Amino acid sequence: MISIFTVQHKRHDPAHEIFRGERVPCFEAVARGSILRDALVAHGHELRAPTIDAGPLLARVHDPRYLNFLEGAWDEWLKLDPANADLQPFPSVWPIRSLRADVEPADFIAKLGFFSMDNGTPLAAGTWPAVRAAADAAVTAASLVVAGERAVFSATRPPGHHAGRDFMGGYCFLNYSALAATALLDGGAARVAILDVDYHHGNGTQSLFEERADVLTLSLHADPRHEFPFYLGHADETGRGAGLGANANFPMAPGTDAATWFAALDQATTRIAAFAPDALVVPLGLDTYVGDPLSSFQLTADDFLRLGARLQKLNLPTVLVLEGGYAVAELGENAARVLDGFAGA
Ligand code: SP5
Ligand code: ZN
Repeated sequence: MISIFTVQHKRHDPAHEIFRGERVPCFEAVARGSILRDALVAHGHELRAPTIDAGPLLARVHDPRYLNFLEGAWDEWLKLDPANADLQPFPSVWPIRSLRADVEPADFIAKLGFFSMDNGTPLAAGTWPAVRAAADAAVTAASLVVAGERAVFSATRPPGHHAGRDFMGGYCFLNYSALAATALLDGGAARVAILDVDYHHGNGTQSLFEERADVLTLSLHADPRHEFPFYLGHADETGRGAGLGANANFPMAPGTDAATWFAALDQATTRIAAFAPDALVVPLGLDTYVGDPLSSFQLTADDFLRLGARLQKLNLPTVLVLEGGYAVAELGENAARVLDGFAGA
């Protein structure tokens, strides 16, 4: 399978994130990118650089005000104090219920909270060029599928599925799957399904499409009562307005085993078949792996082969987009197995 990869991912290299109030090394680390690249090459998958500029699509998925903030955020941080070059900004205040989320503040840290859902999404000097290149990768993958490729993998980092129209969160800044789905619709698909298999609910993707009838969003994930993103991803969220009936969530208990997970996948694929889409986007998180340090599901390396085969059987033009997966040493192998399962099915 063709995979779109760019070394630009290395420019997003924050030194730490916050865990239990302390600074710890980032789970979403640069090493994820190189290990993934090496595994894809070792498994014989073709790597290509992005060739399409996602620029014109960005403002159709994200709020221009948010894009503007994100693009200039590091410079703004340095303008406060040049010594900030060696420090990372984190938000500390958010416009929660009863506060105003319509007036953009002038203060930098207040703006960071205004455009964030958590304090778990570290911003670094090269975040913007890295996420822009990753957006190009996802849109390039979609354009190859529009041009007739059966399936293409956008093998990029940092991830994207928690990012919403005007906020970052959960290590994510731009929603690549939403960009890919938009590119597929532009390329002639009348309906697109997005099947999110990351351990965490794809809150950004759900919220971006919840009012649309032409994009079916589905997510298999740990029950948000217990796991990030906590405030979205319940089974009773079925879409809104024109999009009513075009969202499906499959929350599962912490510790869920492969048999239960694949039974939920069967339900999701049945929904996709009934929707009869023209194309499929798969936000591919590998953090369902039994060895993942952030997660509690029990999928094994062989289960990723099975997943690839199940995805292939949907018989749809397919864009896969890397999301989470923090068992770094095994990430490349697990992702490659999904592609191998797809190719071998
Ligand atoms: C794309 C993606 O997978 N984002 C995940 C963001 C999760 N952020 C919350 C991390 C909470 C860390 N909890 C550590 C538990 C260690 N046992
Ligand atoms: Zn995840």
